Amino acid sequence: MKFSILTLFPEMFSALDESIIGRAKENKLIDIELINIRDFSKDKHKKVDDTPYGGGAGMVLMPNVVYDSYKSIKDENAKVIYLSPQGKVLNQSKVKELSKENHLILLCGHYEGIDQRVIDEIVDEEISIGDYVLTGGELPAMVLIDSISRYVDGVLNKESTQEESFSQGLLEYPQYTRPEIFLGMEVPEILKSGHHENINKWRKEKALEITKVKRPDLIIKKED
Ligand code: 4GM
Repeated sequence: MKFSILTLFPEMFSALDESIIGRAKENKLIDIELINIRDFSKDKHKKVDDTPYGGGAGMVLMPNVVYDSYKSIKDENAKVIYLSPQGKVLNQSKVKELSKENHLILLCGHYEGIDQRVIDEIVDEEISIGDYVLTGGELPAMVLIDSISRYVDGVLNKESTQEESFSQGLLEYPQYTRPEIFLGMEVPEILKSGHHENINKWRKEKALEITKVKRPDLIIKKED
């Protein structure tokens, strides 16, 4: 899976050098290409924005620099995603669907906004990571990369992938590790029994119970 990021702040994406995504990059399971929109400014001062037509506060990213940064990517088949609060709200089934693509181009806008004409010209899909406003599209782009990369073969270990299908659509069952007693609270007896069938049954019941209490909206009908 390849991700090409169009951004004014490529340094922010160093967060993806850590942990599981960092290892996926090292192992060439995913490729993250950072393209600095500012490099496509024709201006000697590297200017990328200008005042809005019609007046108002703030600045607007100029269409030509965004377009030229997009045109530097030579792949007709890549899907272009614009991260914005106006997009369709991301969920796990959308993440799964996007993980089937070969190449995604992620356009990161700013509080100032991007000239609508270049959005209309290049964007295939507008996605929001939730109903709140951020200062830029960079964090949403990283959320997309992280959630999608988990579905790329080899990124997670086999056990984690199996665990996920075990409790699909439900919240996680509770986990415990040593010590056996912490602040007077004991580890549930069944988890120490070594009886894997009973442990699985208990975990499924707990996952269902927790989902019913915390996120009843996630339950369509899953009693079995
Ligand atoms: C307005 C238009 C995405 C603001 C485009 C981006 C929240 C989300 C921005 C933009 C953002 C979100 C930047 N804030 N909920 N701010 O996914 O890129």
